[in-house]
Amino acid sequence: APLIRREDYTAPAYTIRQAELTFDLDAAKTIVASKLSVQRDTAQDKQPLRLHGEDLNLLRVLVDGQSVAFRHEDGLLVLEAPEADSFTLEIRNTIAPEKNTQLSGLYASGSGLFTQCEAEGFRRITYFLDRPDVMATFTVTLRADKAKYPVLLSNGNLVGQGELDGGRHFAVWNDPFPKPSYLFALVAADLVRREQRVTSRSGQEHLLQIYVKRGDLEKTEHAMNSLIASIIWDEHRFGLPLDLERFMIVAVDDFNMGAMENKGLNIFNTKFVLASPATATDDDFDGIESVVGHEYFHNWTGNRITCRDWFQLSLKEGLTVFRDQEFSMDMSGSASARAVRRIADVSSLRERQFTEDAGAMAHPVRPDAYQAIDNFYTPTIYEKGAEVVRMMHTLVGRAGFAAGMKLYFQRHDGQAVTCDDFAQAIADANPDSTLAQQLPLFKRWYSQAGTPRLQARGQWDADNATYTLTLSQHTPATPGQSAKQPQLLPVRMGLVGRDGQPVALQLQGEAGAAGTERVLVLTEAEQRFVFTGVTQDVVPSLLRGFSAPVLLDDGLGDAELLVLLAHDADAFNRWEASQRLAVHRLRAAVQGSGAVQLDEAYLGALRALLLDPVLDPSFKARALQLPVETYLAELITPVDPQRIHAACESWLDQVAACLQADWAATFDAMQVREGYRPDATQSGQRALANLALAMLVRHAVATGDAVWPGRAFQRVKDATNMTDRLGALEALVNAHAPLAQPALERFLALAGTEALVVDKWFQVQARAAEKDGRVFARVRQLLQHPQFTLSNPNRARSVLSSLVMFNPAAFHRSDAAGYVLWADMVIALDAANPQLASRIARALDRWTALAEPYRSAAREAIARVAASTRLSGDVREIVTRALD
Ligand code: DPP
Ligand code: ZN
Repeated sequence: APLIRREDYTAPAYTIRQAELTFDLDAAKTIVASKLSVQRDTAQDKQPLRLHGEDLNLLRVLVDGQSVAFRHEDGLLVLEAPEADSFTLEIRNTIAPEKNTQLSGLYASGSGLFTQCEAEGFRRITYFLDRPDVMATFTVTLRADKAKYPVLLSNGNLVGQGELDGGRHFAVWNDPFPKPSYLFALVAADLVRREQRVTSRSGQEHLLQIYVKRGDLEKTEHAMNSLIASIIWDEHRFGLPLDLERFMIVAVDDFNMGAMENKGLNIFNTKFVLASPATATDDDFDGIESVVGHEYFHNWTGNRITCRDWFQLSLKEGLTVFRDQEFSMDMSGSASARAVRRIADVSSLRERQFTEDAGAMAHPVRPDAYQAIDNFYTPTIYEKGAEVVRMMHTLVGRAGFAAGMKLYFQRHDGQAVTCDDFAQAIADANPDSTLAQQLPLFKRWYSQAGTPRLQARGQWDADNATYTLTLSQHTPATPGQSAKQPQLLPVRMGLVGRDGQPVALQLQGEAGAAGTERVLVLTEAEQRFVFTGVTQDVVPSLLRGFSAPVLLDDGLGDAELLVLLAHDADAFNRWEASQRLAVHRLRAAVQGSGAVQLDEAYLGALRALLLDPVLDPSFKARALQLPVETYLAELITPVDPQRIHAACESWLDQVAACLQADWAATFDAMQVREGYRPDATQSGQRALANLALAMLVRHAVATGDAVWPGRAFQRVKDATNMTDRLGALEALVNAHAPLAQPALERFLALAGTEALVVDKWFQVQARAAEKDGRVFARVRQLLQHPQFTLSNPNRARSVLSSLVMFNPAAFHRSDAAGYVLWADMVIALDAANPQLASRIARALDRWTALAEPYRSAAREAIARVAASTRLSGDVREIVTRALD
């Protein structure tokens, strides 16, 4: 596939104003008739009309009712420019949904038909100008067998429906909002729905509907509540109302992504719709709230204002992730619960995006080139993009950001725009802000790939009572970008006395009252900040709330980190101190004897944390957990996954043993006695109880004690909610307890036909802590299990992503068997579903950082995939970049 470059962007030579589509729906052969009002851009030279189309069977093309000559060229349908500047183009083609295993375009899932058009799926339905800066109003007629497809949905408002001959029926939908084709959707299926009417602040009534398969209706209450909360939140926080009479969500079993924000007709992976206490964990409930919010918020940030081209993807995705993160924080209640949310978001950023930024696929938030756009739905576009928006929010403040959003909608509603347009609007609404004054510098966040390193060194001068903080930065080279320039880094910070008290922050030469927290803005490679009136030595608490997405080196030792862990006013940095204290010990172990040495001061601090009467259980659970092994691999190089895993296991063994009595007391204290609610309070208690149980089972298995494994087994059988059941199962499986196997059998029997629960059963085993190769061997068996299939993305990921993305110790084997399996699976999956295959393919992005023998073996496996002659463009791009 050719490389597509951002600098080559040109405005479309033709645009489509209106699209009338008629579908005669059938799984084997669907007939698509489209009638398009096309207009030539008369400011440009006359060019042929080039339409996108893929895997289509073309029947006829008419311009203003006359047949015309056409040709196929580079996957495009090319028509010589018609005489008239505006004309009607009619196209008829057929497609075969049941053969569409890519799940892009119109495809069959179960007995229904569904669409996924972002980014370039619409061209797999009919010929079109399938690019986001061509926006049309759509009128869609759906015709189908009524018994098979009783529900017929598309975007917008239902304007007609009725019966046809031969047991068929039809529905006509009209979407009054011009939209790009990637937001088109249709559904034809046998579904049931939950619905609710709500009235927005302005007094307008809206009909909300969630469509699911028969039997799943009781599991839609949380999704509906989340949708209603999202509508209220967006009106309240940003003044953005629901602009549609009807808003629909449809759940589908087979889906490549999490969900899709099609105008008025969101299509969701069932994983982000269906939940009951018996089938979903607290994390699943949270995930539903955040994804329902995310897709709903796209209605303004994505749909009303969309992207000019796909290089601007973060315009809508980074901004919408920022909005869904804020929504989840606002929904979670207390300041402490907000901090835990932030900790979770930052953990995910570091585990997924920092690793991406360090590897072969490193790219800027606004990429410069791609081969397959589907490969750029990445943590960089989404999560780092959200951090860029968050930094703007930090620089202009909450009210300033709201004013910037308002200006953005005033200027660009109904348009397809760029990341520059967004940043300009936020800056223009805040002309006196650092953002406005430093906008070109700030925008390096869009153009520069790689994670900046922030170094900080402090010096207390007792004689002058000053504290000098020197901040410096550099960003390592990334593929294709060797020279990096300084970036604008907002550093939220405080100074903490050795007694734990916050210190007033008065910068030299500055008048006025001093607070105990402020934001320093680093704009150069190195800058010094001198604080006055500092009469005691202090510990710097930098990057509070993770105010910039950087790797911080502040040179703090254990003594200082213990002060921050015990006293920092910023909950995020307290958590961060806990993580760094652990990393110090793990690094020493990996680079030394292999086993960690846990000293009394450290164990005492962990005990104090666990037993602290004030701290939230959810915070404790986070602070008492190790960073995941994929992120540790970024901190401890060269990467030896086996040694990292061994060090983590040794840490866990000792923390389990040394705090055994405290874990037991905690487990009992954390039992929830009221009825199940997936709220922050209860889920925090369950998270800490599950952590305690995992420690207790681990220690019991090590010592041959049967009590705690027995209790965990009992819990797998009797738990009244999935969080407790799954937590107990994980405790047994990760500890390789003898009761793990009967517990797994019981769990699967209880799962019955609940696909999402069966996914968990596979996932628990594929993500289990590796021990003597047993987990890898089990994964091989799971791939042969009658309930395993590669054709359902959730099921395929429950085993394969779990192994290659989330279980480094099981995957990276000295005999290279993990890599051989990876290569086989990538090639097999690619033949059916390139998007899914290319996600799995990315597991070896970081192969150059691996220690031997892993490094050479990984290279060989990548080369084997690259040598395969029938690769999709998606996978080809990933393996080519890996080998570059
Ligand atoms: N459906 C994906 C998302 O919402 C792509 N837009 O992020
Ligand atoms: Zn999105």
